Amino acid sequence: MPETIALPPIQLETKTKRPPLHKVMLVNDDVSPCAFVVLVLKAVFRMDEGQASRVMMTAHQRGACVVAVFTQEVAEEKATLATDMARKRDFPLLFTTEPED
Ligand code: NFA
Repeated sequence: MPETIALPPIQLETKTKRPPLHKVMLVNDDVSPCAFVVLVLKAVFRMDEGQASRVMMTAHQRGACVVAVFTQEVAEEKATLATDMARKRDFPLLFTTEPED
């Protein structure tokens, strides 16, 4: 009867790397109406009224707020989409992206 020999586990160099994440930031301004900011957060970032209101108020009080983190491509798409919604209404509302620390 051949013996079964247990081999030590080998860690192959095939670990899946997670892509670096980028933050979408909401920047405060003095013009964009609070209700419009909440509407954009709900539409683009799929937030409910409570989440959107808290993010809007945080940016209003502190100057900016992290909205969410995504891959760079998705973060840039969503920031552009949200900013474009505001431009169509002539509001200066701005969403930016930056690499997560
Ligand atoms: N500061 C804006 C106002 O008082 C509201 C606002 C919040 C704008 C967050 C942009 C970002 N109407």
